[in-house]
Amino acid sequence: MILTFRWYGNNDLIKLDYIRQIPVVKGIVSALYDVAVGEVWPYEKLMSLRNETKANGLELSVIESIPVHEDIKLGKPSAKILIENYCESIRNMGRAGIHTLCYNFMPVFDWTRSNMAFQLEDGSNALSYDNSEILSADLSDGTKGLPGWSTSYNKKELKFLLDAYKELSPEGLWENFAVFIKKTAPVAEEFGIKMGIHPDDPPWPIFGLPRIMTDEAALDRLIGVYDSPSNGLTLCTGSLGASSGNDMVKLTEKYAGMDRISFAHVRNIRITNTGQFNETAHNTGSGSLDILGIMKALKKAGFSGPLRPDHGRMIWGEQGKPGYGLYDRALGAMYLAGIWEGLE
Ligand SMILES: [Mn+2]
Repeated sequence: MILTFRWYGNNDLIKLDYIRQIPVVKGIVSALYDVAVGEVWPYEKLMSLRNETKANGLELSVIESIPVHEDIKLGKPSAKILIENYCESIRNMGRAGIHTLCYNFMPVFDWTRSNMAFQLEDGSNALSYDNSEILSADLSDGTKGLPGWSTSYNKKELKFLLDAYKELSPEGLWENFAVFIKKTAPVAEEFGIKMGIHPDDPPWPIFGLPRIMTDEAALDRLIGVYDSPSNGLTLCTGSLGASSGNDMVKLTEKYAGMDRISFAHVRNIRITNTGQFNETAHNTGSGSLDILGIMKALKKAGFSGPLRPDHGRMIWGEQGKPGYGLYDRALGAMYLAGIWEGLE
């Protein structure tokens, strides 16, 4: 296992020289933030990103994420050229010596939360989700009414997308996913890259949009579409784990045992009700997930890929990007590395 840390590039408040001071972290998870969705990611830019992390003693382990254009998910005629561009970005990753790619296939919204600063009992803050609040969110002015959502759509654009996906249905989304992965995964294979799809977060439909990467049946189907270690999963414990029907230790055992976990996001959450949860500190005792059991399952399967502490709380007065402060993620990194060392 390679312990990694997400870094949002030079605009990130958390600098690489701080990350390198977390003694267990060896790799960086990052992306290019100045390439328009759908365009090819240039080799030179990937290489200079890698050189920058290396100059700070850290390997660029994972690209998270190359966004998948909505036209690919919707199966529009332009999908053909957009998928070819995606393949070329994968080739450029390989040429630049980067071997893991995290991506997702969630329509329109990516991850969603209702509160970006939910207060925990100890006074720290974390992200939380309440289905009833999300369902009553005001979308009359596009995505403005949603907390923390960075891609903005105005009223007209959002309505167009919501209608298009309604027509598409989950089966249609699966079909478009199959077209995408059957083209991209062979290229990833050729260039020594493992793709790992991020499960839907939360793992159920929102705003009437289809969501397909939600449970064991879906993961089996994912693997069945194109069977290769290059077509794997980003095991995000807090995403899949938000549904109490997903037994995270069992799923980890199963897919790590099949060599289908390309990358792991490890975090804990507390499920407070159906469709309701908040994020917590990483340790098992703080939330609903058996983080120790999950790490044991990865260890037992001989998992050797990148793993990062996922979202952290805001503690000790830190201000910054919700979920992506330094202190609590660093605590999480030490905790996860400590478990791993104990299992050696
Ligand atoms: Mn995640």
